[in-house]
Amino acid sequence: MKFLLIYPKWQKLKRQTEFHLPPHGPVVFAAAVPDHVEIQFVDENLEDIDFDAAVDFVGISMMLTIQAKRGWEIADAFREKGIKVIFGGIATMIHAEETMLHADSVFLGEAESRMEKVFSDFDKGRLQKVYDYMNDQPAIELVGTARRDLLKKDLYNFRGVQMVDLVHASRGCRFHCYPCAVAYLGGRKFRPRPIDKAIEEMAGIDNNRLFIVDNSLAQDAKWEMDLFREMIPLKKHWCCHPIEDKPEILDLAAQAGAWYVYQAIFDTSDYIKERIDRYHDYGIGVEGTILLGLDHHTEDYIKRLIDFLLEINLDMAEFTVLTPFPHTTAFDELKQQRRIFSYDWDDYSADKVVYYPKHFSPERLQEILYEAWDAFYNKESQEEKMFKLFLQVVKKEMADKTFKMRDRRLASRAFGKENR
Ligand code: B12
Ligand code: SF4
Repeated sequence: MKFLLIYPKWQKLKRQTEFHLPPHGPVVFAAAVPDHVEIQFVDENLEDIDFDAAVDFVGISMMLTIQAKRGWEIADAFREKGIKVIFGGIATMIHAEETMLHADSVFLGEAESRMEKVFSDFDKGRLQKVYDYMNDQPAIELVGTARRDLLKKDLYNFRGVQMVDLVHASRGCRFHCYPCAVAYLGGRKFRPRPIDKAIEEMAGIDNNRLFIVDNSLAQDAKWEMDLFREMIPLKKHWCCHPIEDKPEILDLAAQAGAWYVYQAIFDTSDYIKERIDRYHDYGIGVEGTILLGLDHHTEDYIKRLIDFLLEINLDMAEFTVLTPFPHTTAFDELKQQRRIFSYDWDDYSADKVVYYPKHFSPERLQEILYEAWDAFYNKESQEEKMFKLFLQVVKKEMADKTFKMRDRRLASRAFGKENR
């Protein structure tokens, strides 16, 4: 049986240098699909979809709200030809009811151990309209090694330099932050994978540079330290979401190859400054993620925040505006206050204002967002900062002798630094 799995394209952040990471959800899903199914994967961000392809069944994997409308359009086109379409992935769970209008079947939840039934139902002509496993997560031990063989590796590079490969060592999160949908998706439970399975998967990836996409590694100190200890011999270099802020953990993370973290910078406190300093003390870079437009944000506050980001020597920064994604506290509150003025999901890119901020107009917040990008990258451009961060990994690779000379030449060309 031929199954075409599609990852719909979306508009990237306008001010960010464009790059494309290999998708993760679709290849992890593919690992749960029975062996007799022949999967062909298309990442529409980088390839065209062949709407005339001879396929039996189409799957659409959506991670972000901003993929939803395009996902529905693709499904409509295949269904017009009589080909059945199933949806899955995070944005399918977040937009389940709307997605049903464009689907033969909607799968809600995690795929492991559920796909035999779905594909057998399809074979028997009994595909269900909804498979709802949102509150019935499979055992975490069942997560298999992602089918990275389905990815066309050559597509994922930044001007010739190979991108990181994605992997996850846990699912879920104990917390419930204001703008985040993870509590809805994972039920506020932290579910670590067995360390040996995560390590085996990492070891098998033919790339020294990884992105560990777990929501936050800072969930269980013992597990985190055990994981880092086991990672040391792999000699991988990796970025991730936050790591717990304790010297003994940061030390192990550094030994395990931590390259840089994405860290939310939500105020100008000493706590944040010291946290960034500590990452740096252990040779770990920091890309700050900064959300603008919260109710306590005035223009003065945002100016101070940007000065602060420059003072604390963030390696990179990514600015977005508060976006009330469905199934978040932000959505519930702003909707209840009648402050959301666009429900066009194509606007939910995280760099377009879709609600009335408290202290300025939506138009002014939009300008402030661009001013923030400009101010932060005024003295050193994004590409210069990216190059510096790249050099950090090169240094680490030189130290543990995993560095490939070809990468240095490609990177110099990619970042326009041939003469330095
Ligand atoms: C990794 C990640 C990223 C990576 C993505 C890298 C990549 N190429 O995949 C990066 C860092 C790039 C990223 C960026 C952003 N992200 Co993000 N990200 C995540 C994160 C932490 C994990 C996603 C993941 O890989 N999960 C693991 C995989 C295995 O799980 P999965 O996708 O659910 O797949 C399983 C099932 O869904 C199912 N399945 C999947 N596909 C299919 C298909 C079919 C047919 C079937 C049947 C089943 C099925 O099978 C899989 C195995 O069980 C999630 C949070 C979360 N925990 O989900 C947020 C999340 C998806 N991101 C979110 C956000 C907000 C963003 C940003 C907007 C943030 C920002 N400040 O800029 C940006 C996007 C900006 C833009 N416009 O481009 C939101 C989504 C909000 C929304 N409704 O759109 C989430 C939910 C976090 C949150 N804060 O709420 N993100
Ligand atoms: S923002 Fe991060 S820490 Fe907060 S609930 Fe979401 S995943 Fe967890």
